[in-house]
Amino acid sequence: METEVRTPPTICGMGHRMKRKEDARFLFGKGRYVDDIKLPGMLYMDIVRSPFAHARIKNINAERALAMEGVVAVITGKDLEKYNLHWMPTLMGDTQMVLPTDRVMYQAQEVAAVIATDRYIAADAVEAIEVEYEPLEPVIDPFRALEPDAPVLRTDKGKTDNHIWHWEIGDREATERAFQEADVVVKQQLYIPRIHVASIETCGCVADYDPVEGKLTVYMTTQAPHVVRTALALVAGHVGLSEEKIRVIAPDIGGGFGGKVPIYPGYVIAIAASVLLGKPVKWIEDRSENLQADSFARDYHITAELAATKDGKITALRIKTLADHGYTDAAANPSKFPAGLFSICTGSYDIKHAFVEVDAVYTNKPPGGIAYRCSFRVTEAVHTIERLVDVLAQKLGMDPAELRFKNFIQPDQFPYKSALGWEYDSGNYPAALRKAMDLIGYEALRREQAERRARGELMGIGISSFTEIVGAGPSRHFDILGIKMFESCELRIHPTGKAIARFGTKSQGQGHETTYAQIIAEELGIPAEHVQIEEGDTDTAPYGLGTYASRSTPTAGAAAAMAARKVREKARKIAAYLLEVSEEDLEWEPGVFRVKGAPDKSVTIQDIAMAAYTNHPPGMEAGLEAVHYYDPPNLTFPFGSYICVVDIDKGTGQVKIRRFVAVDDCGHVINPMIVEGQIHGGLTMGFAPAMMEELVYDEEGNILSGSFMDYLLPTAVETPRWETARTVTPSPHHPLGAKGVGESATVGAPAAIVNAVVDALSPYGVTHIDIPITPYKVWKILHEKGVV
Ligand code: MCN
Ligand code: CUM
Repeated sequence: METEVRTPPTICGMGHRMKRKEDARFLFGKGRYVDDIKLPGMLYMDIVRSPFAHARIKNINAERALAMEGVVAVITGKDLEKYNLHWMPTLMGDTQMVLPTDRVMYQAQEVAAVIATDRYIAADAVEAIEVEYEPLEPVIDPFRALEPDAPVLRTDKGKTDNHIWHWEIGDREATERAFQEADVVVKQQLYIPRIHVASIETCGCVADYDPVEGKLTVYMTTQAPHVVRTALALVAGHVGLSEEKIRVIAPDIGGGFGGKVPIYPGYVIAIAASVLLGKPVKWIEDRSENLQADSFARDYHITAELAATKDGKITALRIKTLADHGYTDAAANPSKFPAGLFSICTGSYDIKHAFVEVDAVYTNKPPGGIAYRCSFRVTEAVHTIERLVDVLAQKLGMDPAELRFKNFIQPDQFPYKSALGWEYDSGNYPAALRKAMDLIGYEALRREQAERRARGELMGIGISSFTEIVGAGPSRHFDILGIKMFESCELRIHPTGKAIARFGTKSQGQGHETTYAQIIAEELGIPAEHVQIEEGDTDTAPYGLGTYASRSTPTAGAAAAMAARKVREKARKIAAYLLEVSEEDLEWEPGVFRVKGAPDKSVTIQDIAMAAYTNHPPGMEAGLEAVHYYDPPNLTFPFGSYICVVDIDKGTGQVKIRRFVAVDDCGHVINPMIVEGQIHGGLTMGFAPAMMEELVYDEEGNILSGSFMDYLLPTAVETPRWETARTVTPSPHHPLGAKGVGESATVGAPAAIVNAVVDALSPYGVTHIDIPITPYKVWKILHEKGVV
């Protein structure tokens, strides 16, 4: 099934490969990013950061810095303490320092801020500030953090250990029993390392407080402007910043990937500085600050087990995880889900019994956890189950494709209730895997592999058949700090039949200005090029929770369709009035109401728009607009099957991806070109952590990969050539049958790559390799296992 294209190219509704409306300004260098904003009298902020992972601050001497020409102020934790702004709440109900008053908790943590008339003076002044530290014993290893004699990090909270929370879900006893009764049990430990989004644009803001109006405008790199406004009002209401006095504007954003969801101390310090000084203050991170201090992703230490019958029917799944959260729990999850949506870990398989435990600990590392195209920790879940299925296949001597077919949830089982409580909306897993196998020529590749193995060559084939979970969410389960996770659209049709629609989401490169316009074009027949889309300004947009977790299409996309349908209902009444027939006598086709049986009697949506302001029916309100707040009845469950083929060089341990086929299913597609772009980008962001990226710390907590010299990112040279295809299984509950897609590929790709590498090395007894699979790691295995 494909998405039906119902509108002509002149209207460009769903299914059209419309070129991105936003690209003209980006290609002409006319994008407007935070750093492009320059206000009269603007000051610049730079930040002093800690060289230690754990230390007591004995003294901060700013005298030399303050004596420098152009330095306006130095702000420390003690200054903020006077206003009770030295700590702020995190989205997970923990607390985070804005600036420290006594201790620093990770290397590169903010210690003080300098405000100066020029960015370079601010940077020089940072060097001139003398901070006296007394180093304390750091806690870097999360397992060490749980030992009784480990230093306790959060004494400020009255804690006596470093344990943050325990979370569990599933039926422990039933799962235990299934394991006892199983013919076969496999167990695997996995470490999913810390990584960083490293988007092209770093984080930053311009805080502009107007002391006369008492109004604060903050231009900032945020994926969730309204949430920021409410959070600011809640923490700074006592100093006069009430919500109507705060305007948050997210201008163009150069990549977010989850790294621009949290509220970082830098934003808050810049805001405090602007309020104190009555001048605009700009703060833009440099690359190393971004890499070393901003929200990380992953860092899950996982022990996972599968139970199965001897012919390969999986009967139970058990997972125990230790989550390293850094010094505070600042993960940006929906509040009720401390481990995000990790409980999607039963994946695409019909597993009767499952039990999952996650324990979170504090360490002397930066906070974060939810970033990097993760769909709230679905990457960790998918990696675990897709690896585990291969470990089981290897133990049983079964083909991993055959084992998957045997255990897939079948198309007729949807809506499917998983053992851990999710209701999967729709899916056809066998079809997606079969399509990927046909595209890559799976059976022939297996024959080739046998021949190569006989010659001692290392070739591997890896599969990942993942299930995603996106679209948070039904407000009965999903909220952030109590604010329900709905999404909104405010749609207004102008007299000449053109439109503007505003949203509480915020594109960071996903192309919302194009795809939302296409949705409205689909529903109203107004050409997409005449539908202007606005996001990211809290003064004008209706309330929304923002763009992350691939939720914009499932929530805001649905709100756009529903608002457009409300407009169409009113348009129908106006059309009936203009054509002098009853509403029931009208037929709709994109952009036109026709009288049934008299097709030459018709009015266009443009005629109707004009009439709404010039000649509307008596008794009806003038105008043509609608607002819709959409509360989804369920999440959407996109899925896909990926197959990767690798060849390994025995001399160097280098893994070469020969082919990678990705079959994705995100239900109905709004813009196929944008979806393909999302998948290409997502695959590259799956390849990167699988092969290259890792944030590494030494025992002292020094970050060893704090610049692009050591934190490896793939360029076009290293990136494989992606081959993409699609199946279409509509979501039954979404008004357009669409599911989210932005993170699918990042969620699904790493397991396919690791499975391929392990498959290549399986004849030598290799069952698992932790990511990133570097040439050195493979080279060591080749030597340890006597392959060379
Ligand atoms: N789309 C579509 N048809 C569908 C589903 C989606 O045409 N059935 C289109 C959408 O209309 C939208 C795009 O694909 O233009 C992504 O939609 P969706 O899956 O709803 O995801 P969001 O818009 O909510 O984007 C968030 C997602 C996340 S969480 C991360 S992380 C990520 C990603 O998007 N960050 C990105 N892709 C990114 N792409 C860019 N360029 N930059 C980022 O920071
Ligand atoms: Cu988890 S990265 Mo995206 O949800 O913004």
